[in-house]
Amino acid sequence: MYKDLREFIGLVDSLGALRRIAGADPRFEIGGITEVAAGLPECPALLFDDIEGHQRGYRVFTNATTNVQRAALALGLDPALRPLDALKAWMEKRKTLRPQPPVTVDSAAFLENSFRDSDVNVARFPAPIWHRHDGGPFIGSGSLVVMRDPDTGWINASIYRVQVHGPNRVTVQFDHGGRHGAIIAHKYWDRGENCPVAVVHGEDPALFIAGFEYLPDGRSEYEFAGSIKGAPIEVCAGPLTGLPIPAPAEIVFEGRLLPMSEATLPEGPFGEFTGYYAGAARPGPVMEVTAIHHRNDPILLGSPPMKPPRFHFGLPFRAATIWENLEAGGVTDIAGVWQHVSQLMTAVALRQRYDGHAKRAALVAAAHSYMARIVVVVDEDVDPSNLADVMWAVTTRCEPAEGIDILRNAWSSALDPRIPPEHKERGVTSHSKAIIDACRPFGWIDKFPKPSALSAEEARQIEVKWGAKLRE
Ligand SMILES: Cc1cc2nc3c(=O)[nH]c(=O)nc-3n(C[C@H](O)[C@H](O)[C@H](O)COP(=O)(O)O)c2cc1C
Ligand SMILES: [Mn+2]
Repeated sequence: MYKDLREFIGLVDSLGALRRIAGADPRFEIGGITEVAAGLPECPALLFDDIEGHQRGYRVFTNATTNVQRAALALGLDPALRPLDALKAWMEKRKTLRPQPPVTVDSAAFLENSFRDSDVNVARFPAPIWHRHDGGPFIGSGSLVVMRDPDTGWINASIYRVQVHGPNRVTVQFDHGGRHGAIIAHKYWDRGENCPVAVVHGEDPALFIAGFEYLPDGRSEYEFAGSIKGAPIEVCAGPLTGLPIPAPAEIVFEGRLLPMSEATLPEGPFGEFTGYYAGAARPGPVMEVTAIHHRNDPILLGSPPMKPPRFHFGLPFRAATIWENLEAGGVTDIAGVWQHVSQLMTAVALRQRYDGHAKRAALVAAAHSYMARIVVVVDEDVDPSNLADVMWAVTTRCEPAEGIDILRNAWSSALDPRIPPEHKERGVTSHSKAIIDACRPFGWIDKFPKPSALSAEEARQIEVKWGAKLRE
């Protein structure tokens, strides 16, 4: 397993999936190239160097885990696995993960260069303006924000975007008050104190994944990342805050998050994963950066939100959680769960055992589908990771007048572009979800026309015997 981001980039290179780009402009061009590359069939990872206006060696790495192959690689799984098999392998691995608490070390690569107080200048690093109408450069698009709960000492380390406002001023964005970072910050602020914080850029990809995971409060993202890797994450105390910081991190900001009653700065807008700008700039909490540390020739891990289907992760991690919830709730015979359109649509495949089985699965999946307006259930012969296959089932097995239900006031978000502004102003951020039952009707399943195409297994056998001939 890779040791840090640099070793991961080396592995990506050895798979032939890395492109090196020199001379790009951090204003719109790095973001633009990243978006175009993410739309290519092989979706290469990109390492930008010789960035316009910046010293050689100050690099940006993007599209780290945007396809199945590299998402599997980051999880320590076989990168050759096919999409649904890779997600199944992750499901299996999740079941056997053993907690790996972080270990503290005395020295850290990120301490190779340090700056304090008036020497702090965030502009030393090439923070891109990712999309045309962004409110400014975002240095944190895939960076970890680390805080300590003042009551319990629990360390939270998850991904929140970080916008640059000045040499020692950045903002951190919490989507809603339930984010662990927001809960912890408010504990300090309610006591009239600043909240010590560290922002970790260029972290290990396992930490990038852990920072996206919905872990219960009190659970450590460091511990989860360690269990993915099968070895503890090494952390070193930040000289200023004492916060534990992953030792091989590329760039580290230390400082304090000021109470919002004292200071705010206009945060955003920022292109979102829906493919839209959710709204105008809003007041965001300010981090005063009082120390910067970085490795020699540092690498910023950049992960801008992009128009679907491009997404930070080539494997739908939230689908794995939905799958777990289905199984935990006793819904048997799940053949697969996937998400399309960057989480905005959920597909569940199952082998129907009884009437109502498919709808039961759909309701559980819908309950856990953040922002997804469409939840589809298909039979086990349909690959839920294949959108064309799913739509084939929808158009041939679902009678709309019978098979579509609408759920109202369900879980969405203020980022949802289709919720009217006047509703959002009233705090309404829910939407309706369509449940599409695209399974063969259980009552006459035996009479349903037989599919004419090869089964997956028959196709595989043809591939083994004749595939090379077809590719000559
Ligand atoms: C690339 C990326 C960017 C994200 N940006 C934000 C963000 O700006 N604000 C936010 O609240 N959540 C953001 N998220 C989602 C959170 O990281 C995610 O929901 C996580 O589980 C929150 O952790 P927490 O439970 O410790 O608060 C982002 C996720 C990714 C992968
Ligand atoms: Mn957390």
